[in-house]
Amino acid sequence: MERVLVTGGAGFIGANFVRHLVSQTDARVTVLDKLTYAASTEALVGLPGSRVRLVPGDIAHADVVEPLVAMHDTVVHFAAESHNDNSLTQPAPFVTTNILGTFTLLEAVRRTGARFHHVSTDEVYGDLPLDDPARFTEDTPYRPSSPYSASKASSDHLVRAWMRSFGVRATISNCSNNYGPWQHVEKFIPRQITTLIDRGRPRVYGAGCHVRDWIHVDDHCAAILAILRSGRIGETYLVGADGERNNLEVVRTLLRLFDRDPDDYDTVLDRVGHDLRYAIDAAKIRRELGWEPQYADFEAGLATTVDWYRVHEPWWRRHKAASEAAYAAVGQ
Ligand code: NAD
Ligand code: TDX
Repeated sequence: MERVLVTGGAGFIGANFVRHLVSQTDARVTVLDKLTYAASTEALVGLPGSRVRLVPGDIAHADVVEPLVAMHDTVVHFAAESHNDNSLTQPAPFVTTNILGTFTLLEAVRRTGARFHHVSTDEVYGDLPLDDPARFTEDTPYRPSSPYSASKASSDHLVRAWMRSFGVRATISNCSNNYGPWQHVEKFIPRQITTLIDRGRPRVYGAGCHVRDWIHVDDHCAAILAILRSGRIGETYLVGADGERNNLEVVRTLLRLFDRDPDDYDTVLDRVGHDLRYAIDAAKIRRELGWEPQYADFEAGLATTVDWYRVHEPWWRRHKAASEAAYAAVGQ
């Protein structure tokens, strides 16, 4: 792992991962990123220019991908269209980037033999009932619900097919909902934090009973590095930190952190096809790789994240109005 190509390294998790990789290894890193609305080159500012370079480009373009992959021994693949709500209004880029983009990368690593790590989501497994202790494991059947999760499921299948059919050396991780620095204001937690900074009222879809299994982005990044270092080729690892909370609980925790009344929120139109509950059993990565989440206290992690958004207001401010206008247009 001397020369690492990180796709989507200017996005939320990718940029946090590049920072983690630079601090924990001697690797030289190339970020390949299309710099969509979701990218933040600011998130890479301050990293040593001798070790990190940014190449703007599209993972679905073979003429960009092939020569770059040939220069690297490892590819860590984050690049994606990542937001469920956008996939419901405009699904086309989800198919192009998440499916064709992954295909293009796989064809390149097939030729060069580079090690490939595919970053995926627990949403490929569909949802779980609310009143059931069951959690996802690596053996749970695929049952994606949204255009986003179906496109990620497709990409996972392509990775497995390229491993089995062509001997591509790959691993896959499926992680639960991340929170932390540099997450776009369209996502649930940053949307509510930035609305509260603006003294507005959080917006909860439907009854707010939907459950997500929250993990701090630093814990996710450490899990990916552990897989790169000692994961078994061909294996899938589920990543989660036992952080199940329903959306109303998260909003009420935020309201408390802002000294606001617990009922100071609005319910808005529910998401179409809204997955009820995600929950990860991360026993395999804990047992095999010794990975443990460091952010055991979700409320403390949330408080740190609130502080981060207060300090980084100039960064998120420029996206906030457009993001809220897009939500307003669909009644959310
Ligand atoms: P993000 O939307 O914040 O960032 C995605 C990045 O990919 C952006 O920088 C964007 O410019 C880039 N990109 C998009 N299309 C591209 C293309 N065609 N070519 C090159 N670059 C392109 O996403 P994120 O939340 O950081 O998610 C990163 C990965 O992690 C995704 O694959 C996502 O499915 C997965 N994931 C996310 C979460 C989560 O909670 N956010 C949880 C599990 C898995
Ligand atoms: O304003 C809101 N109000 C609300 O109640 C928003 C934006 C969301 N929600 C709800 C919908 C979900 O139940 O909050 C929950 C979390 O929503 P998102 O942040 O949009 O995340 P989710 O759809 O769960 O998907 C996320 O986790 C899995 C990431 O966006 C995906 O990239 C990842 O794969």
